[in-house]
Order: sequence, then C-alpha cells, then structure tokens
Amino acid sequence: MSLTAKDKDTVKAFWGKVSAKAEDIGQDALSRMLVVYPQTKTYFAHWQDLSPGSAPVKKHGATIMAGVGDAVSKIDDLTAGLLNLSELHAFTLRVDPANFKILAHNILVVLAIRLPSDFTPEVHVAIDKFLAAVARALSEKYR
Ligand code: HNI
Repeated sequence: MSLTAKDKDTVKAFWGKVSAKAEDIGQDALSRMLVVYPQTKTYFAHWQDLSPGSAPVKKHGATIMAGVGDAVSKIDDLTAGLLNLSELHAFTLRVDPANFKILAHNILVVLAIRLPSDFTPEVHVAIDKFLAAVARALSEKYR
C-alpha cells in the first residue's frame, strides 16, 4: 500500500524523534535480526563478532539507520532515491531481498519498544508502510 500525504508527514515527524536515538535503535534492530533470524548471519560472516551490541553490530546499526534516515528525505520517490543502495545490495552484496522485510520488521519492533508513547496506531501504520516501501525500493534492482 502506498503512503498517503498524511502518512508521509507522520513518518517525518516521528523520525524527528528517532534521530537522537538512531544509533541505539539501529544496533538493537540489527542485533535482534541476527539472533531471531540467524539465517541473516551469513551476510556478515566476515565480521569478528556478530553478538548483540558488538563493535561491528553497533557500527553497522548506525549505518543502516543513516540509510533509513536518508530514505525519509527521499520519501516522495524511494525507487529513484534508493537506486544505488538497491544496486549495491543486489549485485555486490547479493542479499536475498526477503531479508529486507525481516530487517524492516525488527526496526518496527525496536521503534515500538524504545518510543512507546510516540508509537501510536497512526505512527505504527505509517512507519510500517514506509519500511515496506523502503524494502520494495531496495528490491527494485533484482529484476
Ligand atoms: Ni544493508 C551495507 C543500508 C538491509 C546486508 N546497508 C549497507 C550500507 C547501507 C545499508 C547504507 C552501507 C553501504 C555502503 O557502504 O555504501 N541495508 C541498508 C538498509 C536496509 C538494509 C537501509 C534496509 C532497511 N542490508 C540489509 C539486509 C542485509 C544487509 C536485510 C542482510 C541481511 N548491508 C548488508 C551488508 C552490507 C550492507 C552485508 C556490507 C556491510 C559490511 O560491513 O561489509
């Protein structure tokens, strides 16, 4: 489902509250993905330590959240905005696109945990749609 103008405003306003906590949220989401969906660990086999909160998990959690923050700024055209990132994941990293939905789910869970009072049903649906759209845009170069 596509994002309405109101969804987009909701995502942007909510992201304003996320930014300050983005690093913690990113490492928590990535840590959870690696623990709860251990098949995702294959892509990070070159890291020294894949355990929750390890240095590479922290660093990459921040990288992912910077990528999602960048996507917020490109919310009106995610396909064009995330083209380079999609190519990187498709051709260089060869990440199975099913994993984008898995990470999106983990980000959603952590946002709900860390910003409980801001995470209203209205925010929930807008962020869910946004993360699904990001996953779709990242999958664009696979076909
Ligand atoms: Ni992803 C690198 C953003 C999902 C595996 N990833 C990046 C980089 C960004 C990024 C930004 C750094 C790019 C660069 O160096 O130019 N990744 C995102 C975003 C999502 C996502 C926004 C979805 C919301 N990536 C995934 C998923 C996997 C994944 C689901 C695998 C399960 N990404 C990688 C790997 C790298 C990576 C692997 C390289 C990391 C490294 O340290 O080598």
